[in-house]
Amino acid sequence: MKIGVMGLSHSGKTTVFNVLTGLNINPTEHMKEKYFLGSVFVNDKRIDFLSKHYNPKKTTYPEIQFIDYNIRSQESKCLSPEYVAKLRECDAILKVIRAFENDIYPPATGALSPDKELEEMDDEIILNDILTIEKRLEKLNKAKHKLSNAEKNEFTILEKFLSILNNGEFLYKHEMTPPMIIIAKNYGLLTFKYEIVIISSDSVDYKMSSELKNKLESTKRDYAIISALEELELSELDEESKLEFASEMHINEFAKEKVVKQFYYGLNLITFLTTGEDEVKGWTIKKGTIAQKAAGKIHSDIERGFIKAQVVSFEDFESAGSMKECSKQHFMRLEGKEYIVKDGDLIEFKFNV
Ligand SMILES: Nc1nc2c(ncn2[C@@H]2O[C@H](COP(=O)(O)OP(=O)(O)O)[C@@H](O)[C@H]2O)c(=O)[nH]1
Ligand SMILES: [Mg+2]
Repeated sequence: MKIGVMGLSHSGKTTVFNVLTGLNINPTEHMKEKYFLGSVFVNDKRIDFLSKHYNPKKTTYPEIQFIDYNIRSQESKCLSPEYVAKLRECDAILKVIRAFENDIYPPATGALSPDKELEEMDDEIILNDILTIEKRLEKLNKAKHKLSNAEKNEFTILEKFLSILNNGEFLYKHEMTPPMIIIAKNYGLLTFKYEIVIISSDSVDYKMSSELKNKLESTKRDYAIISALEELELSELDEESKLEFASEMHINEFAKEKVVKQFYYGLNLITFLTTGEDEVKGWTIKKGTIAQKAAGKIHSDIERGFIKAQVVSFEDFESAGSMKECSKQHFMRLEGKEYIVKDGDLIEFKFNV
């Protein structure tokens, strides 16, 4: 799972990125760096439990990777071609908009205006997709009389996309048929990627202007107000003082938990688990993934040579206390390729290569 951080210069991207990943990148010390990469490991009590039970050599929590593009201050536009190419590889987007005053680093839009920033970024990614689609349509149009059936279908789908985008709407907000999904993914269309808007402010009590509120509501956006500098200060404290001060700052949930939860929800993600003496590991998949595809997450050989999935739900394992006991109590199921994996399934894949 890879998430691209996007925003105008000085909108607070790197600060938010630091808060989420626990890194401590000072952009002024890394002027030559084009990207910063960081990971968030998703806390999961079930993995804690399994790790205690198996005492494995390694415990691996699901990982979400964040990419922060190191935009330079003279580039006010957020989308250079290079950046777009990077964003296309991402599964989702974290859009950071600035809602804090800071005289040393003035906002890219001149005066502080979170709703304008959001609008500017929305327009930019919509325009980017429009240009990508128009270029392809032009090419298809030139060969109009010798298009294959697949190309004809693609043409129709791209025209549909174009009409959605020309309406100023995002593709990810629209129902899509499987062929549409394939095409949107093939071209890495940016508005097809799920996104969360982060309103980066000095305090979580930030009062949004009615313009910003309307914009978020009318476009049905998922958003969170984050006070990144405050959270960075909190991260220096011991656990007890951290909670105490967080409560004073009205931070009832840390940015990392908030953002991870929102991405899981928005992207329809669930976790399945694999266990053993070597490793206990959580794997992230989309809700609705069939067992054979889930196997492919671990290794393409397991997907190809898939025979059966031996499945126990975490709750059953927890109550039975061991795999042996699960088997005795008939909690263990053998499922086929088409089995739809559930959140918290403990799976052992049987395969043949
Ligand atoms: N006052 C204030 N300053 C902030 C906040 N978040 C970031 N900054 C400062 O604004 C400047 C730009 O932030 P940065 O994260 O580098 O923005 P980027 O260009 O979007 O990556 C830095 O000096 C940050 O310390 C905030 O919530 N409040
Ligand atoms: Mg930055």
